[in-house]
Amino acid sequence: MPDNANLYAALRAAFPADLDAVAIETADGPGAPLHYTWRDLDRGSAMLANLLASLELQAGARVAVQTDKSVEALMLYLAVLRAGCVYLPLNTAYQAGEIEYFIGNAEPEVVVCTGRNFGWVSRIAFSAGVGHVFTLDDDRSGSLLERAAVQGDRHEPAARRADDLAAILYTSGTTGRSKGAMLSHGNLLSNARVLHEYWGWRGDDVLIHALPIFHVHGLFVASHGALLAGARMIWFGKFDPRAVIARLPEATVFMGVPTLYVRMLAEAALTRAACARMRLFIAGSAPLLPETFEAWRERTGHTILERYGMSETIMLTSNPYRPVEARRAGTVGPALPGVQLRVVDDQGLAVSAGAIGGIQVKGPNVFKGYWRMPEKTAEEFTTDLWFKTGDVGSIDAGGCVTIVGRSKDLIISGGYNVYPAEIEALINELPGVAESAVVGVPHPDFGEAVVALIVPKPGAVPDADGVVAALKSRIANFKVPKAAFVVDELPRNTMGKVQKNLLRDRHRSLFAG
Ligand code: MLC
Ligand code: AMP
Repeated sequence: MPDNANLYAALRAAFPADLDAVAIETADGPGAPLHYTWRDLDRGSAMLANLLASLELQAGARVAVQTDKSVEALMLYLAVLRAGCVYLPLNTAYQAGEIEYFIGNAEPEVVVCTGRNFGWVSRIAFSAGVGHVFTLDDDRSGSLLERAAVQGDRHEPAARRADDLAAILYTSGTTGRSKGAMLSHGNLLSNARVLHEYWGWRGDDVLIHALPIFHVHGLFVASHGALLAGARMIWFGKFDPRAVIARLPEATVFMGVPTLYVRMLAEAALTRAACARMRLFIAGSAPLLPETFEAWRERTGHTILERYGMSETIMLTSNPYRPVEARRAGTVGPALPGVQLRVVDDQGLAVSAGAIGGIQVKGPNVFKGYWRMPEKTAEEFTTDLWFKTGDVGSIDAGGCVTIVGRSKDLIISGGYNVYPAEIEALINELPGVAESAVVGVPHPDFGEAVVALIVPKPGAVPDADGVVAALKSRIANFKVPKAAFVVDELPRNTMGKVQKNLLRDRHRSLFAG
C-alpha cells in the first residue's frame, strides 16, 4: 500500500522528539495560561478520533463545527483528519438562517456547537437528519469531551489518498448562496510544505496565534505552519492588540489580517524593543495598505511580508522571505513554488507582463470543486482547467503579482468576506423595500465597510435604522451594514445594471478620518 497521505500523519511525523515539550500555551480564556504538550495534542486528538470512529460514520462524513476558539477545538480538527472525516468549520458569528443553510447543504453526520447555542443548533441539526450533536466550550467542558474521555488515547490515522477530501470551507457565492470549497489532504499538505520552506519555519519558532480557526488563514496557514515545524504557539482565543504586543518579546512569528496590524499600530507599547526577537510578520486575507506597511517598518524596524490566498486555493503568492528588501508594499509577491499563475483579458487570452486582467491559477493547492455544485465548479474553471480567482491584477516581468481589484462583487471587511448579493436579497424582502444595493467603502479599521442603499416602494417610508436592526437578528454581525441610507433610485447603466462604482465613489469619505 502506498504511504498514507492523511494530513495528520504528516503533521504528527513533524512533532519534535520530546513529546513532553510545550506545543501550545494559552494566553487568554478560562484557566490561562494552560500548557499543552505535543503528547497532549496527539492523545487528545486520538481520543476524539476514536470517538468519531465509534459513531460508525459513513466514509467521507462531514463534521460541522461552530465553537469558540480553544485548543480542544484545534484537537477536534486534527481528530477529524485522523478519522478520515471531512472538517467543516463555521464562523462563530453565523446565526440560525446561515447555519440552517450550511447544514442543509453539507449534510454533516456530526455537528459540534457551543453549550449556549445547543438549543437552536441542535433543533436545526436534528430536523435536517444529523445523527450526532455535541457541545464543546472553551473551558474544556461539553458533551464532546465527556464522550471522548472514555476513549483510548491511541489512534492510527485512517488511510487516505492525497485526493481524498479533508475539509469543506464555505465561501460566499456571487448569487448570494455560499459554496463549499472542497480541499483535499493533498491540497493542504502541499501548500503547508511549500510555506514551511518558503518562510523558513524552524523548530525554535514561537507563533502568536491570534486569528479565528474557522478560515484558511488561522486554521491552515498559521496552525499547519507551527505544527509542521514542531514550533510552539502562544494561543489567543480572541485578538486583543495590547495583550498580543505584551507577548511579542517571546515570539518569532505573527500572522494577521491588516486590521490586526492597524489596531496594534494604535498602541504605544508597539516598539522596536517589543519586536526584538521577532523573525517574521505576515499579513494577508485583504489588501495591506502601503501606509500600514510603512508605519510598521518605521515603528518596529520589521518589514511585513504580504501574501495572497483564498479558500479555494489556500496560498497562491508570497513576497520573498529573503532578502527582506525585496518585500514590496502594495504587492503580494511571486507565485509560490509549484503554483502557476496567469493574467488573462476578457476573452481569456493571456496578457503581457504588467498588463491588468483576471488572475487564474493552476497547481497542487487548487481545490477539487464546489460541494455538490458541478455547474458552479464548471463556471469557475476554464476549459484547460485554470481556476478563475475573481481577483484582478497584473504580473510584472519579474513575476511579482499586484492585485488591483476584484471582478467578483465582494467586500472584505476586517478579513471577512461579505457578498453584497446575500445582504441585498435580505433587505429586498423587508416591508416597504423596492430594491437595494450594498457596497464596500474604505474604512480605517476594517479596510472596507458594508454600506446599504435602500430604495422604497412607492408610498412606503422604510427607516434605514430599522433595516439595519432587522438584519442584525438575521445575519452574522460582520455582514451588517455599518451605514444605511434611503435613496430615491439607484444609478444604472444603459444595460440596466446598478453602477456600484458610482455608489462607492459617492460614499467614499463616509468613514474617512
Ligand atoms: C467584528 N466586527 C466587524 C468585524 N469583526 N465588523 C466588520 N468586519 C469585521 N471583520 C464588529 C462586530 O460586528 C461587532 O459589531 C463589533 O465589531 C465587535 O465584535 P467583535 O467580534 O468583538 O470584534 P473583534 O474581536 O474586534 O473582531 C475584529 C477582528 C475580527 C478584526 C479581530 O474581525 C477578525 O478576527 N478578523 C480576522 C478574519 C480572518 O481570520 N480572516 C481570514 C480569512 S481567510 P456590533 O455592532 O455587533 O457590536 C482568507 C484567505 C487568505 O481570506 O488569504 O487568508
Ligand atoms: P476567502 O474567500 O475568504 O478565502 O478570501 C479570498 C480573497 O481574499 C481573495 O480572492 C482576495 O480577493 C482576498 N485576498 C487575500 N489575500 C489578499 C491580499 N494579500 N491582498 C489583497 N486581497 C487579498
